[in-house]
Amino acid sequence: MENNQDSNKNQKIDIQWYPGHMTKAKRSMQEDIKLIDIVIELLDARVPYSSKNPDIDELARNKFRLLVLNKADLADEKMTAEWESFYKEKGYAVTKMDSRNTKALSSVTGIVKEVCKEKTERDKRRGILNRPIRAMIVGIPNVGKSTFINSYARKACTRVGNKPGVTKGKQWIRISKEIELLDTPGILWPKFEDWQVGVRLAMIGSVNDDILSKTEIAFQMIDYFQNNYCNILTDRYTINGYLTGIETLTAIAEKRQCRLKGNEPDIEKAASILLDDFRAGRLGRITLEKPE
Ligand SMILES: Nc1nc2c(ncn2[C@@H]2O[C@H](COP(=O)(O)OP(=O)(O)O)[C@@H](O)[C@H]2O)c(=O)[nH]1
Ligand SMILES: [Mg+2]
Repeated sequence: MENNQDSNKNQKIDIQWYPGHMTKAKRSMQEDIKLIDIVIELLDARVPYSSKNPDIDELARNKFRLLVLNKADLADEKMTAEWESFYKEKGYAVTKMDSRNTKALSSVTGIVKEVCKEKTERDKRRGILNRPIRAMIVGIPNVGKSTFINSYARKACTRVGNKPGVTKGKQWIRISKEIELLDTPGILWPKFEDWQVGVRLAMIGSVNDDILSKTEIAFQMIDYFQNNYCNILTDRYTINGYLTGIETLTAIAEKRQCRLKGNEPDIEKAASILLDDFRAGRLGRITLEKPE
């Protein structure tokens, strides 16, 4: 990739993350974080590096932390295990999750209580009994925050109104006697200044497709598959051997009979098919980045 091309792409990706927007999100997060004991950060298990917010360590310092590798049902299980160890070695509590699975969410309470054990013990020493652990969900757009909150709250679902004086205007969900969840998740922004991160987020559909062309995203994806999941394209589209990006898209267009006027293969349509298949999990369980 040429340098000037890279810087062009950088600018394109920056467009959707207005600094004003970010500043506002950061400020409201700073306020909300004061109210809570534990920050539960959702990452996309297919891109556990690119979906992690770079500023949250600073914003959430002095808070208990839990990383959730969400959408683990779409990610490569072996890679998810590697990412779990990677983040555990860095000192985080980590769990993987399919947030659409309400049952799976029942493990969260136990994990949160374990992570916050120190707080409960400290409270006890000070004679404070039954003060619930307060949790907040944070993560980049589309990572599954609302789904997580809905699944987690479904069982308990006592929505606690405003608490006068302390948490004016905030809605809390009482999960149990021991845990309350802030009803509004914190929206974080990704490491948008890194072109590679932008590409990976585009692959999972987190960055608007208008920002990068589908064909460009598809080329990057094909390149990654050929080096890391060499059977995927063969299995899905019966493409054999090592083809370049354009050759692969041409082959997909031909197999799926996507043609433009004049019988030319419709490359953009082929790119769309590939991206849609990946995002829907039809290519199998795939992780797009490795630890380090
Ligand atoms: N396969 C899968 N899809 C999920 C999971 N969690 C959320 N989703 C889907 O991801 C999309 C975005 O979820 P949403 O909760 O709106 O994300 P938010 O923007 O972070 O609130 C929705 O289509 C969800 O159904 C998960 O664990 N696995
Ligand atoms: Mg949401």
